[in-house]
This record gives sequence, C-alpha cells and structure tokens, in this order.
Amino acid sequence: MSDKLVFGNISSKESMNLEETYGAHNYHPLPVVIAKGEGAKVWDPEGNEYYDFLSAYSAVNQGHCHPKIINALTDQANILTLTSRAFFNNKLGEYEKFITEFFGYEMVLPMNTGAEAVETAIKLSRKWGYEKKGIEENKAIIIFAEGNFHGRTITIVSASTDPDCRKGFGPFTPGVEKIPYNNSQALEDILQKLGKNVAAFIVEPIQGEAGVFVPDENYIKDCYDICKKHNVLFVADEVQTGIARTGKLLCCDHSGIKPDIVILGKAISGGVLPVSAVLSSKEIMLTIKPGEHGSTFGGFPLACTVAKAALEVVVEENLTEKAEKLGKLFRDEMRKIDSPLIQLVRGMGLLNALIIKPKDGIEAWDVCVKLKKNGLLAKPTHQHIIRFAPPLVITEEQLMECVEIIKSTILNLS
Ligand code: IF1
Repeated sequence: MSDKLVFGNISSKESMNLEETYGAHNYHPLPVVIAKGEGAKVWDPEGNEYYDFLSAYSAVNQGHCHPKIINALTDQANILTLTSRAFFNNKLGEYEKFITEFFGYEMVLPMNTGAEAVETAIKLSRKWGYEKKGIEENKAIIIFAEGNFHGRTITIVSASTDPDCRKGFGPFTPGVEKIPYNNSQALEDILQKLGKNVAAFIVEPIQGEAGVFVPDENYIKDCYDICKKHNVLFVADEVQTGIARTGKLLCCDHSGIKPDIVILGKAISGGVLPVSAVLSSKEIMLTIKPGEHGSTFGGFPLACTVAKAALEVVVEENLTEKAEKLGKLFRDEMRKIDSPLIQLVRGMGLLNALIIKPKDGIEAWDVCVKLKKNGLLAKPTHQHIIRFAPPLVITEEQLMECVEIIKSTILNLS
C-alpha cells in the first residue's frame, strides 16, 4: 500500500483525524475512508480498491455514481433546484404520477429522510384514526415490533426497544405500544384488548438493524389480515427492504399483500440525494389538509428528477431479478464455507447476513477489519452479525470474486 494520494488532497489518516476532532462522536466507523465510488466499488484516497457490501445501508442499490442518475442530477441542477411548496414546480407532479404508478398506489407524500417519512406515516395514521376510524381525540395508539429500527427522532426512538437508541433521550412520546416481532398472535392479542384505539401497526418486513432478521413465511400476511379484521392500518417500513433489494420491488410483494401505507427512502434516489416517500390511498392521504404537514425540501424539483431516473434504472437494469438470482447464489456459496465461525447464513435477495459464532475472541468486527484488508467493506451489527448488501448492479463475476474474498478471510481466521 502506497501513501501517495490518488483521489482528493486529504489522506485517510488526516480525514479520520479531522472527523474525530471536529465531528460529533455519534458514530464508530470502520477505519476506512472512501474518496470515490463507481458501481459496486469504492476507493480510498490512496487509491486502494474495495467492494462495497453495505451500499450505504441499501441506499446505493443502483451502484455508486450511476451515470444516468448523475446526468439527471447535473442537468436539473443547472435549471432549478428548490422552490418550496409555497409554489408549484414543473417536476413534482410528473414525479408523483410516476412514483404512484410505479408502486401501484393512488397518492404520495414526498419527504427527505427515512425518519421523516416514518414520522409522516405516524401522523397520517393518527389523522386517519381520528377522522375515519372515529378514535377519540388524543387516544390513538400505534403498534410497533420489538427490535425495530425506524430512525432517530424522539417519537421513533419512543417506539424503539434498543437501549442505545433511547437512553438519555426521554421523556418519550405516548400512544406507542410494542409487541414481539415475528409473532402474529401477539398482534391479535393486543388488538383484541386495545383495537378500537389502534390506528396502525408499523413494521419492517425484514428487520435490518436486528441483523437481517427474516420473519416466518406467513408472518406479514397474517399481520395484514389481523389488521384488516380490526380496522387497523397495516404500514410497512420499506426504507431498507424496498426498491428491489430483497428480490421483489417491495419486500411485502413476497407475502402477496399491499400495505395501506408504504414508507420508502434510501434507494429512491440511488443514494444521490435524501429522498423519501409515503405512499397510500386517496382515502387515507387526504385526511391531511393544506398546512398540516410538510417540509421545505420535500418534493423539491432536483429530488424529483433524480428519483425518477433512479427508479427507471431499477427497471432498465432488471435489478429486482438480479437481486433475487444473485442473492440465492450468494447464500448458497456462503453455506458451502466450512468454518466453525459461521453459525448461520440468512437473508432475502441481496440483503443477507452471516451470523458469527465468536471463537477465540474473534467477533464480527474483527472479521470486518480483515475483510477490509482483503478489499471488501461490510459492517457488523451487534457483536456477532455481518450484513452483506452490495449494490444490486454488481455482476455475477464480481459477486463470485467477493465470495472468494469472504471465503478466504473466514478460513484464514478460523
Ligand atoms: C444510521 C440500521 C440500517 C431504516 C428503516 C427508517 C430508517 C432506517 C427500516 C431511517 C435507517 C439506517 C440509518 C443508519 C443506520 C441504518 C440501519 F443499522 F440502523 F438499522 F440501514 F440497517 N426505516 N436505517 O433502516 O432512515 O432517517 O436514516 O434516512 O446511521 O442511523 P434515515
């Protein structure tokens, strides 16, 4: 490894020092600095090449700096970027028509980050609860699943069961109930008890932060049916699982159900801008009236243009089918690795995880540090889980190269 700079004019070491000194310490990154990205690969300032197996938590499904998306960005940036919603703009309506038809919903409410979209879904569910279901004012309940990750706002961490997310951030938002994940009976039980005040059940079809926890095959469908029975909205947080990642356009498509509300983020823009969206029916969406919700940037012309291009790439490059096929191949190859360090391989499409059995003090973090040395970036979650989620544009040949890197890294450690 040479110390000569290839990308930019700040070295890896200096970049890390600057972040450490001037940035809040709200993250503990793997010691690698990314200076350039293209497709499934990234490079550090010194020019070392890596495969990106995090894809910015599934935001970069279309690959780094996809030329079509970047062209849309730069072309539109020269014409118009932001108008606010005080005025109409000539890109929003076109995008709204496009994205609702793309996902098969009647209406969209555009926001920026995932957390904002989750907040939007919570507000929308409450509004529907009061106006359509007839819940008594200020009594609405939203149900969440234990082990969830929906973002970082106060209301969202109120719904979290992760001590790291919550400790020191109380008091919390009322009107939130939590039930075990992957247990539809628990949903039935709580709805029998509290059903008349429950507006919505908000759930991830696969729990990402919990370590790519894939629920039992019927769980999502059963929960959907139970919600219907009790006149409760079924809301899917597909911020991480949506947009082809799991081998279907939406992960809920695997279960053959259509959520009342879908929350999307991350890959809507291919990781180019913070773009999120809440999709629903007219009946639900129109309970929010002018002046009751919004954001300065939500639906800005630059975002609309970029998001439309990014969603077109998903279709043009068959990313859904690719995720399904390459995901299967990846799990098959991982399961062939004969090492006491590997306890379990799980996932769907190209959202996968390796559960590590700690051995001689070796934990997931140590495996990720070694993987980095061997040219592959992945992030541990908890002590014993490594998430593997490459950009969906990765080729089969590149994926097999990565399988070899993972295989030899694990075998050398065990
Ligand atoms: C961080 C995890 C992933 C999400 C779901 C909403 C949001 C997220 C299902 C909020 C965000 C992120 C954010 C990232 C870590 C990360 C994550 F490990 F924490 F769980 F992806 F797996 N719903 N997920 O996964 O979206 O407001 O961030 O745009 O650094 O906090 P956001």
